[in-house]
Amino acid sequence: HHNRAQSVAILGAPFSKGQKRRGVEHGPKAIRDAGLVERLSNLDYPVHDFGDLSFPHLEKDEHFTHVPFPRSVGSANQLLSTAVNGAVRAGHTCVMLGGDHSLAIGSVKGHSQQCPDLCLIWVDAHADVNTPQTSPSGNLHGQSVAFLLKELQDKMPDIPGFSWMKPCLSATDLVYIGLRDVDPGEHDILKNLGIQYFTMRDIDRMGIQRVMEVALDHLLARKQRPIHLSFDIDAFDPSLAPATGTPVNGGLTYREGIYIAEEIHNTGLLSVMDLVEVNPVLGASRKAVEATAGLAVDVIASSLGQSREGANMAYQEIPSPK
Ligand code: Z70
Ligand code: MN
Ligand code: MN
Ligand code: MN
Repeated sequence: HHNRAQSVAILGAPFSKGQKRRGVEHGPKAIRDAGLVERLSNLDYPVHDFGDLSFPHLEKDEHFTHVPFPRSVGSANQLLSTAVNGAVRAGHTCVMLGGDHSLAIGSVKGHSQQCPDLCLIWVDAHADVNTPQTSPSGNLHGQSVAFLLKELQDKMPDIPGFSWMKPCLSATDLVYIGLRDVDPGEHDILKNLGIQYFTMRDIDRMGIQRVMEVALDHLLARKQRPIHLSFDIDAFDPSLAPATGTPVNGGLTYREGIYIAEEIHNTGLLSVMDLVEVNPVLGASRKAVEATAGLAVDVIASSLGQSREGANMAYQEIPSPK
């Protein structure tokens, strides 16, 4: 593989109003406390931690039909899109720490403003492709992909807070990995738009190596292009990632998750990644929270080049005795 000699920008996005459980806004702190910056400093590029964005608190933000906090989610994502756009423009590989998964709307949108030909790899137990009308919960973190897809625009109502948001992705630019909790309306959308997806059952049948081969071939065979990785920690099995809002049994093993990250690194094309849905308030114990946040650090480090094979010494050869 090749390495783009680049720097890494870390952007914290302490935001939780894309769903109804409090605590996921503390995700960025939990992931930093698990040693993120130190682990990335072992890799071979400079790391800039830009700290946490501060999102405006809106006093009045009434439901849109059954969708809560539409203006808060819209304005937070508009702000995030500007920040990601700026970090990519400055030449960084950008790591966005959530926060809930509604933040992928702004993260992908900001990325696409610099890289219109990007492709999206969505690693998640959930498809997050509900429209407000198909959504059983109303929660916007289950609708992020619907905002991004051009093919769904005639199905999307005008939601307050989102007038700035125009779709930037085609159905063929997207691959899902890890699905196991897909709503009926979402299944219709996946099938109707012909979206490439790999459920946990597909991983059982094909193995993670073949899944990554087919997934990357689908996105990159015709041309090399920047990758946006949107990684929901609930893709992992709840035994590994208990501190998250919607755990679903039968998730990725540690080795499958790390393999996904390593293969994406090995393309040399990772441009922006999201690591979302770590909720330190929902861990049953301090240990459970540290395990979840530590796993997030492992995924980020592997996506950025930490290798189980070990790395060459930077400037030395094998020392000889004098
Ligand atoms: C469900 C919905 C979801 C994450 C839950 C769940 C969506 N499909 N996403 N947890 N990360 O409400 O739309
Ligand atoms: Mn998600
Ligand atoms: Mn999820
Ligand atoms: Mn490398």
